[in-house]
Amino acid sequence: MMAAARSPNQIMAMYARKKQKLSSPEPAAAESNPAPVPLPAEAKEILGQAAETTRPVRTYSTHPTYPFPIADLPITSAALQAGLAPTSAGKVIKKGDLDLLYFQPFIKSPTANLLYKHLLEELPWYKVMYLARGMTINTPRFTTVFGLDETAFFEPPPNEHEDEAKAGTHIPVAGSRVMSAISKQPVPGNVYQKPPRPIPRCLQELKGFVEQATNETYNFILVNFYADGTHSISPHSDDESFLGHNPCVASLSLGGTRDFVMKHKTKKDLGSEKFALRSGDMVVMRGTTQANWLHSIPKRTGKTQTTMARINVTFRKCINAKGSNNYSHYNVGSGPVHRFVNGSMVQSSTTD
Ligand SMILES: O=C(O)CCC(=O)C(=O)O
Repeated sequence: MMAAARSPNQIMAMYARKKQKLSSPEPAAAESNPAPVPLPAEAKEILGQAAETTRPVRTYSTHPTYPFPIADLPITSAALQAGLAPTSAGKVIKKGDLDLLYFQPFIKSPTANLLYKHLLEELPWYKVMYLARGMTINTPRFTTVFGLDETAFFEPPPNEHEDEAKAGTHIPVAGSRVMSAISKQPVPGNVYQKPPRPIPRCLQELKGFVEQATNETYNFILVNFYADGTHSISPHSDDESFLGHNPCVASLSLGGTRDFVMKHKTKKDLGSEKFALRSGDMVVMRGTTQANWLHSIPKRTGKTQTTMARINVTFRKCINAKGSNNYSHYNVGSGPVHRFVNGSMVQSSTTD
């Protein structure tokens, strides 16, 4: 069912209410009195590189559509870049109409660990339920999504000096209105079923490096969290019309190793391809891959198998509002937000 469109003022009021219910773990005082905070242990591991690797003050990306402020990375962009693996080219794997670029790894392990922990603890997560062919489907993993298709853009963020107290640590990533790329006017309220969410800075920084390495641009980031071996994604291809012809999808793994299995849609004789994706690895699916191959992360529930939790970050380019709606429907949905706190996923009482 289509959700009623909300005005920016309604969104702002909702945001204020949500902030009270599921607030950032930082004390409120930090907003008005920015001060250096202790680094996570993983950040210290990469400190050997340069003194300026860490940010002096903990800052947050904010937007009215976020259920809570999303912490920026504790390390600088330069430190993130230094954490990328030195072999930047990636290995080309071609088999008929399969066309992959495999970075093994794309990010070195201490930085990959830092990113894993950061994204797990700072992003809002959803366990989406939806109806398909009369059945209720429970998505067997946590998901979250950010981005906006290329028919629109977010208006620039409000003037930071309007609220000097917040400007120091809580910095908007965008204005609240979504504008048409053609008319440069606000997009009518019925175009997007849920207000699109701009990409927070912690993922924007990563996107920049993925774009450089893959020579592509992306406007959507979809993130999956597989808590254990019961979590999975069934065989599918990202060949939706809203991704355009022969889309490029870059898929970064963080955390535990999981098998990524690919099968041809029609040619059984080609067999399957299995890649044990480790933390920091990135598989880029290009060209005719999505049109011809299915990919999946199968369940791993055998008694002898110990499956560590894993995050997957996919970078995509979406060409129309149908895609933005599809992504928010299947990856945010209309259920409660979850947050990973003190080692476990906690469900909030709010519905965004
Ligand atoms: O977790 C993965 O590596 C695959 C994710 C995926 O296929 C998707 O999000 O469409």
